[in-house]
Amino acid sequence: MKAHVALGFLTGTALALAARKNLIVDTDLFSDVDDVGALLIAATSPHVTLLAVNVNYPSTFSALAASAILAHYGHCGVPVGIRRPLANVTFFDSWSYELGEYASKVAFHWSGGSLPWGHAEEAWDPVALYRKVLAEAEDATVTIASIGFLENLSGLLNSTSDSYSNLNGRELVARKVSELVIMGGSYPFGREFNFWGSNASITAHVVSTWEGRMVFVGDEVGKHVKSGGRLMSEGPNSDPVRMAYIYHSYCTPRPSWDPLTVSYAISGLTDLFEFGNEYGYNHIEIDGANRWIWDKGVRNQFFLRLAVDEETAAAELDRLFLRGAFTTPLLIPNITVN
Ligand SMILES: *[C@@H]1O[C@H](CO)[C@@H](O)[C@H](O)[C@H]1NC(C)=O
Ligand SMILES: *[C@@H]1O[C@H](CO)[C@@H](O)[C@H](O)[C@H]1NC(C)=O
Ligand SMILES: *[C@@H]1O[C@H](CO)[C@@H](O)[C@H](O)[C@H]1NC(C)=O
Ligand SMILES: *[C@@H]1O[C@H](CO)[C@@H](O)[C@H](O)[C@H]1NC(C)=O
Ligand SMILES: CC(=O)N[C@H]1CO[C@H](CO)[C@@H](O)[C@@H]1O
Repeated sequence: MKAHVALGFLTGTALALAARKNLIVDTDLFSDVDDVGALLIAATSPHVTLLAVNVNYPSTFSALAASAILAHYGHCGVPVGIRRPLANVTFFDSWSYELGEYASKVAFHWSGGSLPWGHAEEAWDPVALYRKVLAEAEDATVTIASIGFLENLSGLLNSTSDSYSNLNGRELVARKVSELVIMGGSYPFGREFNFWGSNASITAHVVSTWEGRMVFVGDEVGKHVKSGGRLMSEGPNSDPVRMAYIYHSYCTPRPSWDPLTVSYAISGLTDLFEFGNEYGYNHIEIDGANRWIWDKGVRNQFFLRLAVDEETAAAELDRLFLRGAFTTPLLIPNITVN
């Protein structure tokens, strides 16, 4: 009898785990707060096994805040990598003089996880972390959500065999990654910050070298989807992402580029999205502008469109934020069977 119960439980667990998606998030958590909204969704989704978080902005507080947020949602063991050299820099809004800084505050007040306050230097090298986690994953099971700059992914593509894998970066990606979802650019053409804001030639390197499936989420998809309002007004006081939104936007809902990108990375098109193309590929110009090339011979690249109005998309994100923030205590066991 006992054995049957145990077996039933294990089978249920195995099924729940099989249904989960292996996800790596590569974030520029620093200047805008939608990165931590995205992290909330990734860390609390019952459909995700979060393998790693890489940070592509080199502030110590970015790494510490990522670790603090992961720990709050019960993921003390999820490794965090960050691009070097690190500096103790904080965001200052010299663009519109209206947004606040949140990374250092969240890092200090919610200190925890693998990188508690003062321990940013212990973060992984992002390329080494990518290689370790990809080498350990089953073939063709990893989704990467890139919600910032592309330096770490460029470094991954350029990497050579090491103690984690005999494969070089491109071979490792081809073997392990099922989909790369990139927030960046504008579709079918335009010029957007994630592509030019750090280094346009690095962006061009990743987009032109990546051989697998790539899905792009342009500026226009998230710009007018304003989320975070309900999290700020109805969310639990103890939630670090709720406070990040308050520190950053003083209770005004924010555009939702990154949470929408992570939602697609986790759940696919669902009712929220549709593809804007059937074929073609993304071309990056020298100044970081991008342009869709309508080539019928290329069928592995797509750009997203919203399939619902902006209010509906925002309401869905607000629902995911609140669900994640309120179910946190249930995540305390390392494995949850939903
Ligand atoms: C996960 O399990 C380990 C080993 O049983 C335990 O030490 C750790 O505290 C658990 N993590 C959480 C978040 O409960
Ligand atoms: C950041 O500040 C802390 C505390 O003053 C210091 O220990 C650390 O070395 C600094 N880190 C960097 C990268 O400057
Ligand atoms: C990777 O190699 C490409 C091509 O040689 C180069 O343009 C790019 O800057 C390299 N990436 C990094 C992160 O050094
Ligand atoms: C962009 O990256 C390339 C290759 O790593 C480097 O040569 C170049 O100096 C970088 N440009 C900027 C503006 O940092
Ligand atoms: C620009 C930048 O810092 N890119 C880094 C991404 O990660 C690799 C490996 O850590 C570094 O070599 C790159 O310099």
